[in-house]
Amino acid sequence: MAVLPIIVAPDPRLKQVAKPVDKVDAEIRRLMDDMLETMYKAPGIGLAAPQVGVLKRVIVIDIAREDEKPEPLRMANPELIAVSDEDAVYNEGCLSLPEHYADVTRPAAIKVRYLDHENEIRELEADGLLATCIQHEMDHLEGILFVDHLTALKRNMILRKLLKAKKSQQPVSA
Ligand code: K1U
Ligand code: ZN
Repeated sequence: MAVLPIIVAPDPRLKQVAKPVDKVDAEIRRLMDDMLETMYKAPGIGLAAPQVGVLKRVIVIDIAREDEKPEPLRMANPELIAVSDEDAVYNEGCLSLPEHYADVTRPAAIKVRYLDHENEIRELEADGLLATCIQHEMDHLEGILFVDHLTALKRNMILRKLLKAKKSQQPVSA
């Protein structure tokens, strides 16, 4: 398994729509395992393939706390098949928007259909943090970041700060 570099915004690769996976084969399983290792190392509770520069509809999630048994979820081609009328607000973070957090409103409960790591079709009902995290990762597959749910003023403030940080990290050319 390998730890992959995570793309930080602003970056055009985070704004693209990811392509469906034909089949969960050994290559996709390897990608899922590399993504889990990358997510645990960060640390984070979710990761989408576009965040590591792979434009495929693959996400991984584990919301178990450090003192709990790991419960990794590997999903390809996830689709929402039901969402609640009730909404929930969560103060979200993102490994591609480091050190920035904001309240995002999403459906409180969902039902998702996906292909698991053995290419089996599965359905999962989720609420609470798991529902939030699945929706956040599925947004990445559409090129949507949590800042896209905020006002333009808040979004641009965060993106400008990240751009400034990126520029200050770049070596000055001779
Ligand atoms: O970048 C990502 O997509 C991962 C992101 C997932 C997420 C967090 C919060 C709400 C929705 C989706 C993160 O994991 S940010 C880091 C984080 O939340 C965390 C890190 C360590 C322990 C617990 C949480
Ligand atoms: Zn994210």
